[in-house]
Amino acid sequence: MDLLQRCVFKRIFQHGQCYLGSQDATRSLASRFPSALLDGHRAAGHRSKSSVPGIGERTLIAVKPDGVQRRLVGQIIQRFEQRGFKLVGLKMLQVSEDLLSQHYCELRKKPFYPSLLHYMTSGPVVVMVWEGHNVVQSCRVMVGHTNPAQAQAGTVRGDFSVHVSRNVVHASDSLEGAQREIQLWFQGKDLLNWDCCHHTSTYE
Ligand code: DAT
Ligand code: MG
Repeated sequence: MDLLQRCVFKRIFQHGQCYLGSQDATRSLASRFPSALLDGHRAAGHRSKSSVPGIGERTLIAVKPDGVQRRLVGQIIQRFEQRGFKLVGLKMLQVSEDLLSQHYCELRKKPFYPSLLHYMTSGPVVVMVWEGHNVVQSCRVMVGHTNPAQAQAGTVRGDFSVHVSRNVVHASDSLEGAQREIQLWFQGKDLLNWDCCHHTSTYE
């Protein structure tokens, strides 16, 4: 039983809302708890309902090894947070060539592909899933042109990079691409559905 489960049980018993008397019954509740928690992967937080369509759209953003080495992770996360998108998944990892070859499957025949693989496996990356209305397209605009030389100032690549071989960040380029990439990098249980208390300041 992990800390979260312990806290929840403590609260249940403290508030007298659990009338299970026997140890067996308690054990039975404990054994069912993880799957209950996994249903919908809902985390604690404010609950809010909205009729705005498409606010559950998700995209994959990654800070590439150059961004991590240059300690840009915080600034990059801040941009998406302050825009109003919701972080629903986050992890740091050293990527395997196998995962990268799936991620960049469309680029396998490109001349720069071997150096891209080498660069992307040269150090840790920070991978995130962000959620919100039109998040895929909005994040592409925020990230900027693939080639930093053509990226506008104010975009991540336009502000933090100069060459296409070190362009700091990845962003999914379409809804279908985002779905494929999120499934590749994250397990469903690692993505949290949580309600942000600022929801009504972002959406109607
Ligand atoms: P994006 O990352 O903007 O979606 P992409 O999918 O075409 O761009 O390419 C993936 C990455 O490959 C890109 O972020 C950097 C690298 N790359 C693309 N074109 C390149 C080139 N001509 N030379 C070196 N690296 C390149
Ligand atoms: Mg791409």
